Amino acid sequence: MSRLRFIERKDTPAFNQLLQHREDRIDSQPIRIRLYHRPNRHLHLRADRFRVCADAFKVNLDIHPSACRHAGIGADRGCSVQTCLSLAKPPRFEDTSPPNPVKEKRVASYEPDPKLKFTFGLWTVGNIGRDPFGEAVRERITPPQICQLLGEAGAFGVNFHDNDLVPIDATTAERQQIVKDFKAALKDNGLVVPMATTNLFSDPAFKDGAFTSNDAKVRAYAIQKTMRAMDLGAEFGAKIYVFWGGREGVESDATKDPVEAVKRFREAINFLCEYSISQNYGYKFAFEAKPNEPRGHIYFAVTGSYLALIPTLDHPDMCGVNPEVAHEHMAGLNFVHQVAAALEQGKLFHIDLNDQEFGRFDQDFRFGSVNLKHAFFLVKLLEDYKYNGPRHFDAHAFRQSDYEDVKAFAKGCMRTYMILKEKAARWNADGEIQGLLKQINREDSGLSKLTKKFSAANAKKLLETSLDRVELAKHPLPYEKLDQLTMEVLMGVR
Ligand code: XLS
Ligand code: MG
Ligand code: MG
Repeated sequence: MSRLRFIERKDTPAFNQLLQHREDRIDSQPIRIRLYHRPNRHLHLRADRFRVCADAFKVNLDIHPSACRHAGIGADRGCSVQTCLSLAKPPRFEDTSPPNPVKEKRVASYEPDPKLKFTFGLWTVGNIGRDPFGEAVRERITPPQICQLLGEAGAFGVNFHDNDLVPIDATTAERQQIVKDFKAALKDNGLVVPMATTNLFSDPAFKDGAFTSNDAKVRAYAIQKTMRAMDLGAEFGAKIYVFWGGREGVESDATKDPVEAVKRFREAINFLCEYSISQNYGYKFAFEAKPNEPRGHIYFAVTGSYLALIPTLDHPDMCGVNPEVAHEHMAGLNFVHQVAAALEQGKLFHIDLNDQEFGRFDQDFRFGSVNLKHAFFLVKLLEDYKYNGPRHFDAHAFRQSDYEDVKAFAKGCMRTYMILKEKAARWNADGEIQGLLKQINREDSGLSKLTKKFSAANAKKLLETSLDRVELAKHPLPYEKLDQLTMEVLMGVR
């Protein structure tokens, strides 16, 4: 049974997609059509078009009564569905015929799943392609235009730094107008704002750092700017607040005391936690590590640095991390392991997905486009452990791209994730792979009981247990076989 998801803003792409699927089908096997809803998303579907599709597919179309009630669908006329927030379950259009896995494989759509909360920053698809050696290659587009691009690409949400949205010198009246226009653009394009952050790196005021600056006035300004940016994020309902300390470091250790810098950073975060609490914002803070930017060494270089800082804060429960693929790869680290450490501690509040060659500086490539195997294990980790936060693509398109191609880039990030999610499910369901996993994980309940928790008796028993290291080393570990099967899943032959 194939499943087709209709998450497009307008009915036309969904309809075209369905027709395309029809072309792809070799016979008229029954299919299931589901109408998905997403919070705050306007979904425009025409019931009459569904009827046409249904006839084409010989599907028995049955409009869910609750959809009629909540969405004002007339069973036999065109309709415009305002998102059914109150629906416990999405209305369903389905038939009851048995599934056909072969067909399902052929028509998988890989459309972005709203449940996965795919988001982009204004600074990502809005990137104008400037780099240290070259000027902008794309015209700047406005935040509402970015929303339109993201809406068309099928994203779930959009994030911003304060000054991506409201220029640093905007007047109160200008701010109000910008906020109004952006709210309208979000609504029109069915987008939400799950995360906000502060730009504490672009302005010359932060050339020597923000929270860690040697100047108390700069430190105070950084905290003040963050409070204002938190106010702005809260106006859009953001619940995650990211801290990326782009200038919290040094080009020379002659210039700053590194122990003092950590103390200054902690003090600022403690202050801002209290601010969020005092305003009832309900923010969760997510710290984003990076080893250098671009010349300066950053104090909190890797995700593990923040995991170590968090327990020393006044409100550790409010604080977690926002690891980014490119940043850990810049440090030559295995990103999957950094994310796993955060997940295991319940600290993965947000994630920045992109890609990056090892040994290079900050490339922010399209997700999965460089290290496919790492990307696969990352997606598998997030899906296996049911990560439920936003999946934010902190990447930007090639310098050569125009905005049509930027849209292809955004779609590509999400599509790759969806494909890898399917590959991960395939890996988990593969009998041979699972057989090997059983073979390599040798359990011994008696010994596990002994080593689970220290007691004098357990220690004594363990010391008395005979464990023959020569025998232990003889156990076969067919890891080449397992890894090759993994690659075959990835390469699409399994
Ligand atoms: C820069 C960072 C930045 C943060 C948000 O490399 O990735 O974009 O994600 O400030
Ligand atoms: Mg980055
Ligand atoms: Mg980032």
